Amino acid sequence: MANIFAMEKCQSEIAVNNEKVIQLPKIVDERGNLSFIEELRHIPFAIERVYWIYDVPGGEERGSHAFREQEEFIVALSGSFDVVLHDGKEERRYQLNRSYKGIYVPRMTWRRMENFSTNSLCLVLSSTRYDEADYIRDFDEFVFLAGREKSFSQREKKNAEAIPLPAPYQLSRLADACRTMQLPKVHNRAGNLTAMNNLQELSFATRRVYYLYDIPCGEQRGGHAHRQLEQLLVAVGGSFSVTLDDGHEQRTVFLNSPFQALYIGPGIWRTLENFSSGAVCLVLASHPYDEADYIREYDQFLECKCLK
Ligand code: T46
Repeated sequence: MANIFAMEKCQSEIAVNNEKVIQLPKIVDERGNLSFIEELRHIPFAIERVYWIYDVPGGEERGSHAFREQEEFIVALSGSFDVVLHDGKEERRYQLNRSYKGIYVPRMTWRRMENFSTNSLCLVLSSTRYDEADYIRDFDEFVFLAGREKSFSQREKKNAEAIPLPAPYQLSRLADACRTMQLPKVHNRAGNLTAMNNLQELSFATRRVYYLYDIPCGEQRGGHAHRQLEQLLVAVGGSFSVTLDDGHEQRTVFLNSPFQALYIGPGIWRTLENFSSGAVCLVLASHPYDEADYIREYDQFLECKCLK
């Protein structure tokens, strides 16, 4: 019989075989909550691809396959669903229902996701690009292959690649450093999926993913610029507006779709506001969190851009 682990009952982390429930940082303030995931820090692999699944009809099922190589980290950004894992010997069920807890799924683990609540939102961080050859879609073949492997854990981990430095932020202008993008959307009966591969759909490599949620209507976030950081912002739930400012001119962008994104390069002041109820702002970031990268005073921002 399957074991059932309700994530709400977990203290902080549970390790069962190789899969692991991971509690993420949750930074609470009156402007809403923020959680973040840095590669090789909160999760044991380098991020190669980030995708999110949305518009899943209530009660649907997804998955039912294993990966030969791919490792994943799965979070319910909103709503809830169950992740059912099988290691070739036994099945375990995890209910995901909090934005600040996720499950690490090692390679060679059969998974399916089911019991999606209406309006649920699934975020997946993946260690590889999409590769159909990496899938094992036949359960009997999976059990055979899993049984043949002596140890899944002795494999070499790929280290993060060097991050190329962006252009000097002083020179950044809105026209060059910001753009909206329509993202690919893969549709089927069980919902929609949008994926961003490092240095493919995305012009940089994602090293950190964070998201803003539980934001009270009327609150404002941002109000700063970054010296080096490049980011991609997506309204994976609800909507909000982003006002961009390069010191010369301002532009406001409205985000309201999980397959539309705003790229913001370094040296751009940004302010997020007009959050709808239930809005979730997902951000793919080119660097780990570093407070020294922030410019939080507008006068200092103008000075840095040689405009004052
Ligand atoms: C941005 C907009 C869109 C961390 O410890 N790690 C992280 O990865 C992040 C993003 C933040 N933090 C800490 C730093 C602060 O103590 O969380 C606290 C709140 O951060 P902040 O006031 O910068 O939050 P926002 O919503 O104003 O800005 C955030 C990002 O920081 C920023 O890069 O572009 O979202």
